[in-house]
Amino acid sequence: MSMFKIAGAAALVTLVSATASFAHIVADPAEAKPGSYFRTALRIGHGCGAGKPTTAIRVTIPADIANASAQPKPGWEVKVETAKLEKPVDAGHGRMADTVVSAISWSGGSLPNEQFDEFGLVLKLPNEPGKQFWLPVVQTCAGGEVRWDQIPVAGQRVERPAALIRIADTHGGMQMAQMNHSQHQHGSMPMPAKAGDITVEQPFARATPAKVGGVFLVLKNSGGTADRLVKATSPVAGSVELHTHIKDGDAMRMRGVENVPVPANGQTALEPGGYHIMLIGLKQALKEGDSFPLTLTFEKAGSVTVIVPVQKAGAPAPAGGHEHKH
Ligand SMILES: [Cu+2]
Repeated sequence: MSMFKIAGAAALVTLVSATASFAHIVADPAEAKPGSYFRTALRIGHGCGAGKPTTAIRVTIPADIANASAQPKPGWEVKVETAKLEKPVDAGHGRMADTVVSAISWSGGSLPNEQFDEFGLVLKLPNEPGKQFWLPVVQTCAGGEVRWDQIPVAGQRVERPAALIRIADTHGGMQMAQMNHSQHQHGSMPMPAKAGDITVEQPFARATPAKVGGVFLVLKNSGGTADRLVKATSPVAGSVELHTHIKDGDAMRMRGVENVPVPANGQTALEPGGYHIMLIGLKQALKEGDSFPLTLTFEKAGSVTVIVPVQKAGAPAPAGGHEHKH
């Protein structure tokens, strides 16, 4: 420890904080872009002691987070609580809301004391660079509960901190969360989105001023059983359809499909000119640099929510310069 004495008290405090926080309930990732739909997960490091598995998690959503949704979790029941606001807030996509999600809980499962798990969330964050949010979490176990609701004041260490989310400063600078070294995220690498054996990679949508838009991504199946994408939903669109392109003489035409197959130990690319996800009745134009949540449901693997970044119109263009027409 002499090395840390030389480095000074500040370094020692950081070390203690980082070690202790490993067991805390944290949001991972913890650093978000201003105004984004932020996908994160509450990581539960342990139960309430030997032989006391976690049976429920309830997170309180601060009032200035305009919208929140929970990722479904097999074996756990999701409950969303709402609250009525005195003053409407911007809920994104030009919509004002006077009812907001006030709490989300997962219950009915059993997470053994010595195991960890993650509970996924998407939060619509305000456009306030540098702002921090503390999400109080109540962890219920067989035979008791632990309230992770303490908010550290500068430089102090607390026993049971709430989960911290910090909105990055402008210019995309991802700065280290002040209190919690273990939450430091390098860059803005998206969390790999997984449902069972299916991994969703490289999602993107193309910018469009129209009421319809296409979403493209790659579905990888690491399992020995074939699966199928059967449904997609997104809060930005009135409805979402699964489409493919078929060649009709010289023309390419779009056609709705019931599902998109993903072979065992293989992958299916949804790409311009082939399978794609169609957003119908967009509530707002898709602008380059925006992002939005999209929930995919698979026949076997269940559901997963991915954050889809919007890229510039027409790129990468499909062969033959085909454009969507509806
Ligand atoms: Cu289409």
